[in-house]
Amino acid sequence: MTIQWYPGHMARARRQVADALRLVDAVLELVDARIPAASRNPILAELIGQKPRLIVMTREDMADRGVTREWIDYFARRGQPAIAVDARGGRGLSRLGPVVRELAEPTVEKWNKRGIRNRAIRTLVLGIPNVGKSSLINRLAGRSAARTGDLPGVTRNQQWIRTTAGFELLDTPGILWPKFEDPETGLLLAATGAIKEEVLPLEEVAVFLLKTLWTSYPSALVDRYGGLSGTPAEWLEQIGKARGLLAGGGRVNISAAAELVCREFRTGRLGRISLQRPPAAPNGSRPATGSGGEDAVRDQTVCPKEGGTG
Ligand SMILES: Nc1nc2c(ncn2[C@@H]2O[C@H](COP(=O)(O)OP(=O)(O)OP(=O)(O)O)[C@@H](O)[C@H]2O)c(=O)[nH]1
Ligand SMILES: [Mg+2]
Repeated sequence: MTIQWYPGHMARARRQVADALRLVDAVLELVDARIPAASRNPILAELIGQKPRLIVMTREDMADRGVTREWIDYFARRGQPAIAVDARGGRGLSRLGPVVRELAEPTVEKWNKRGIRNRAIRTLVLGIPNVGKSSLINRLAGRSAARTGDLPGVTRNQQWIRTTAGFELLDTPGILWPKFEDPETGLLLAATGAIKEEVLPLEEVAVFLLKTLWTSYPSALVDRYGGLSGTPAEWLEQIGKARGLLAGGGRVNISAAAELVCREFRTGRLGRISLQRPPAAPNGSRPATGSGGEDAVRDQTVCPKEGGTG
């Protein structure tokens, strides 16, 4: 199965990003801490090129802390600075300014030599839809300068926002890429709410989530939904029945059950869950386990310059 789609505004957003890159000194590449590989847009890697870049893992408040640390180490091994933040609540954001300043140091030195002082560091904020770009900007600006919302596609146009800390941030609409080669990428993006629900049936997404929970977080699954038997599709039925989600004739309303599972995951009711783990360090002892492990990373991380300075 290959999911292929390309809404018109995505093509436009891509063109706008290419233009905006010429105006900025640094890039914040936002990824979702729960799915850092699946939420990295391969097109962005190619567009960003050699610009100083910081990977910002958002929703750290919803991800498994240990796994997030593994991801930061993983990116570090590849020479890519990364931090984890709660873009809504603000946790972790105090580290962002100093790191970006350090990354932009060569540029600032050039300005100093030319006698340019106190110029704001222009920073482009990029990432897939709904990852927290506008929320992060609002946090850094200390005010609600950019519109946010719990749906992909809230930001429609680019917008510059100045912060008190000497940054000018450019908010952009989220962009996806035209084709998910790996069907799991589509499921991971749908599970976390990055792609609209029309793209993938919620039932499929819920079954995928239940399977992944069973593999990686069985106690979270059992704590929330009790003992389940049979196949994951049957689990959905059991969950629906237990929650009283019935359709006509006493049958379980499967789509309501699927919606419930997806919603509970997205709102953090299942606890801190990471759906992707990085591959183990070359000398590390931990095997790459869990959904979307090494293969997903191989498929998704396509930037040919990975391993360089980022
Ligand atoms: N828990 C949690 N929620 C977050 C975080 N970042 C963003 N959110 C929430 O996620 C939703 C989307 O946030 P936005 O900032 O609008 O996302 P965006 O990347 O600007 O989205 P588009 O403009 O649609 O591309 C909002 O409901 C935010 O409150 C985070 O780090 N943790
Ligand atoms: Mg936005």
